Amino acid sequence: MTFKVKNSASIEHELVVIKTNTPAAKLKVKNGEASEAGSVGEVELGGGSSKTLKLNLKKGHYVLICNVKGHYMAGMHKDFTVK
Ligand SMILES: [Cu+2]
Repeated sequence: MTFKVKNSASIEHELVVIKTNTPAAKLKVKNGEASEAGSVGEVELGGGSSKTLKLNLKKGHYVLICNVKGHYMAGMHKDFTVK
């Protein structure tokens, strides 16, 4: 599976792919960052940059988040399922 990730903002963001049964909005948070337990890959993007992230993902539920401090809490998370 290939994620084509584009950061169209001017500040840094990232994409972390986490395999977990926990819903995207329910990850544990500590000091402004979500738990990355189950992380299978990530990519960090400076403002305006694009990158490709290739991962071999098994079937199941995943959570996609940006875990720059405070960003998860601001709503940068998404449920994702591989069928
Ligand atoms: Cu972000």
